[in-house]
Formats: sequence, C-alpha cells, structure tokens
Amino acid sequence: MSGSVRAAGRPDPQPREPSSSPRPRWGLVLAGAAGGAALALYVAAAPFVAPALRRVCLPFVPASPAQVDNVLRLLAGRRGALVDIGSGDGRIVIEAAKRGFRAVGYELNPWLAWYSRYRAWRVGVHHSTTFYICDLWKVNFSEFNNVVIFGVPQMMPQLEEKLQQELKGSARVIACRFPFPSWTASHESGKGIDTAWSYDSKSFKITGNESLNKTTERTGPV
Ligand SMILES: C[S@@+](CC[C@H](N)C(=O)[O-])C[C@H]1O[C@@H](n2cnc3c(N)ncnc32)[C@H](O)[C@@H]1O
Ligand SMILES: *[C@@H]1O[C@H](CO)[C@@H](O)[C@H](O)[C@H]1NC(C)=O
Ligand SMILES: *[C@@H]1O[C@H](CO)[C@@H](O)[C@H](O)[C@H]1NC(C)=O
Ligand SMILES: CC(=O)N[C@H]1CO[C@H](CO)[C@@H](O)[C@@H]1O
Repeated sequence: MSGSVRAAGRPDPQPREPSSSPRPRWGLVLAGAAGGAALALYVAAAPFVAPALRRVCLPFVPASPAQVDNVLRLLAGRRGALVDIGSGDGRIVIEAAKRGFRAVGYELNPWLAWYSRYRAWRVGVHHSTTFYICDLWKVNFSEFNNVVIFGVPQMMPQLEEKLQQELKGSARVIACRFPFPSWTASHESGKGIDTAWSYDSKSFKITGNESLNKTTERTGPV
C-alpha cells in the first residue's frame, strides 16, 4: 500500500490526506499513452542528447501514478515554487501545478520538454508551469523551496552536494525511487520502487556554525 506517509526518524506533524484523489479514469489512460509516446520520442532523440549525458546516464523512466501520488503526499501543505529536476514528460510538474504550485521542469531532451508544454496546455495549467530545455548541472536551484528528483543512484552524491550549496533553509527535497546517500529523510511514502523520501533543508544545510561545532566536538575540549 502506498496510501500513507510515514515519519522517518521523527513524528509526522502533518495530517494525513485522504487515500485516493478523485482523478478520472481517462486521466490514467492518457498518462499511460503519453508515456509510451514520449518514450518513442526519446528513443528517436537519443543520438542527439547522448553527448550531454556522458557524465551520468539518466534515462527517461516516467514516474508511476503511485510514485506521483507519493511525491505529492510528501508536499501536502507546502506552497510556492517547485522544480522537477529532469522532468521527463512533465507529469510531476503538471500534477503539482494542479495543486497550486508554480511548477518548473528542467529537461535536457527537447522533445520531452515540448511534449510537456503541450500536455500542460491541454490540461489548462500552462500559466503556472514552465519547462526549460537545460542541463540540470548548469542550473542554480536556489529559488525553489520544493525540489523533486527521480534520479539514478550514481548521480545522488553529486546532487546532494549541489543542493546543499544552493537551497535555502526553508526548502524541502523529495527523492523518488532512489534516496540520497547521506541525508536523513524526515518522512517517506509508499513501498518498493514507488517509495519517495522527503528531506528538509534544515537537516542538511551546513552553516558556518554547525561545521565549527562539529569540528570542536570531534577534537574535543581539552
Ligand atoms: C528518471 S526520468 C524522470 C522523469 C520525471 N521526473 C518523472 O518522474 O516522470 C529522468 C529525466 O531526466 C532527464 N535528464 C537526463 N539527464 C539530464 C540532464 N543532465 N539535465 C536535465 N535533464 C536530464 C531525462 O531525459 C529524463 O527525462
Ligand atoms: C545561486 O543563486 C543565489 C541567488 O542568486 C546565489 O546567492 C548563490 O550564490 C548561487 N549559488 C551558486 C552555487 O552559484
Ligand atoms: C554551536 O555552538 C554554539 C555555542 O556552543 C551554540 O550556541 C549553537 O547552538 C551551536 N549550533 C549548533 C547548530 O549546534
Ligand atoms: C559558535 C559560532 O560560531 N557562532 C556564530 C554563528 O553565526 C552567527 C552569525 O551568523 C555569529 O554571530 C555567531 O557568533
């Protein structure tokens, strides 16, 4: 069951959401068909994007409906700007926009970005969504207080460092399927490959003070 948010390490301060959102059946059908079409587009575009992906290969694997659900559960009660890093066909950005976020996707594959813009227009959230065709490693994410990543394990240590430098103290980061290696999650939602973890930036931001204190603790007072 993916219907609950579990506290990881400390009690859950948020009320639980109802376990099912009233989404019409055709929405899922459309999402499935769209995923297939976008995958075909990705295969067609693969030779053009390959050089930029040399650093870490992050393929287009769309989030499952349960995964999208788990991500949004962990963002319940949040507002403001949201980014999906490697937004694929835009499904997370679009769902977030429907819940009132100003939602942005960064996607290296231009076909997927254009397809996302089309989907956002189709469902009427084009005013609150933006899709950039851009390499995620070249973006400064400091303006976002909600960050979503469905990555691959090889990129997570590097991304952890990048976000730690850029994000503000109020930010929340959600990782899908693969957690961050050294941060401690505050909550998790879902099971197995659909699991999502949330991290609050207060728990991972390194301020000058904390590092000073850590050094002192390690050395120990004389
Ligand atoms: C695992 S998919 C996740 C898609 C979407 N977030 C979702 O959950 O459905 C990762 C996406 O990141 C994109 N990507 C890969 N490398 C990237 C890069 N360097 N910059 C931006 N996007 C990238 C891929 O094209 C792919 O669409
Ligand atoms: C990101 O942008 C913010 C605001 O413009 C800036 O203060 C910060 O230094 C930038 N961070 C990096 C790592 O470039
Ligand atoms: C660091 O140490 C100072 C002085 O001992 C203390 O007031 C402060 O709360 C500590 N900060 C953290 C983040 O532990
Ligand atoms: C222990 C320590 O270094 N405290 C400093 C934390 O940072 C503030 C300003 O950001 C300083 O005023 C403290 O002296």
